[in-house]
Amino acid sequence: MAKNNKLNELLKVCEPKSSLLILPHNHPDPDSLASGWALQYLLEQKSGIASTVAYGGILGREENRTFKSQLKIKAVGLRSSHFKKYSSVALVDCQPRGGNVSLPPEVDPLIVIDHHPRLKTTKAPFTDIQPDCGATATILIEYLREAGIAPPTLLATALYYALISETQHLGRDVTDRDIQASTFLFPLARHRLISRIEHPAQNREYFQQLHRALGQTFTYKTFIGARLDDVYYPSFVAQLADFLVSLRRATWCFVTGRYRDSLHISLRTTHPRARAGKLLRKVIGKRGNAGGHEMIAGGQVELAGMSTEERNGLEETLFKRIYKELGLPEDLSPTPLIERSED
Ligand SMILES: [Mn+2]
Repeated sequence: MAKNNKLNELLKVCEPKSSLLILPHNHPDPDSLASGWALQYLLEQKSGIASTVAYGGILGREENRTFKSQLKIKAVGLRSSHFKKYSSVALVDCQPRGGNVSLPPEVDPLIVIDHHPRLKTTKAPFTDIQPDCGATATILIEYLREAGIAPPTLLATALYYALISETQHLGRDVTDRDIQASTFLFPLARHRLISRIEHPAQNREYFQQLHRALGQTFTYKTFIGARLDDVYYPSFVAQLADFLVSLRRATWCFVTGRYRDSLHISLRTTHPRARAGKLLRKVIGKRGNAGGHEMIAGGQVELAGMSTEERNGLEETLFKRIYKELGLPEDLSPTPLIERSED
């Protein structure tokens, strides 16, 4: 475990504070929820600080909903009144102005803990940004260990699930620190609950959406992509990208989908050192926000105020730009993944 004098710095910066609002990113995934809970637990144990974990957006995929209910995670939906009620704000698994967190522009966070590459604009009294960690949970697990705190069973299970879901069971964008963190948690976590979270009961809409999405999927050589229209929860875009890149011989996957007034974008690759995050930032440019790691990246573009033609044009541009970056012809003719039957 890396020697961590960041812990003292964190506790010091919190010392005079009485209450804290902890924000995971919008439409939170297990890594951001577990990290928020771990920070809450750490500060409560070490400094007696009361905090609330609150998220913008929705918990979409069934795994994440089951994760929250089975592990009794107390995170609540974010309201603007939260910012009046709490004296300071902490961001986990995201950064201010990253485009994926509902932080009002006039609020400066006290704490930022993240494993995405540092944004130039990220400033706070305490920051711990470690892009070499496969999950933000790893950073929090190291704090807990450093503080001599054994996480209670459900928190340990949440952190363990965060690690394995974020890294596809320690196979993607993972380092020794993530493996050490998971080894520490393994005997503390309840694996029966993990299995239940990984295999939740899916509702009918999920299968209908999957069916529609596969009909919108196409391939060109080792590229696989999908241009979805409206998705019924935004993290479906990332979920589908993970699924599609498993096509035999596929090396790159790019998926776009709309939720309310945002376009959600996911990029996946099978190359372990491909810098997907950097690539996606280049593709999206100033149109929106993106972040990621070597093999996975995600981004959003705001669509509010754009006409249907402009929205379509934007998506076409993004696909052309990714083709160009990958050395593919911009006007390639793709093959549908699934041939449509006559009926
Ligand atoms: Mn994360």
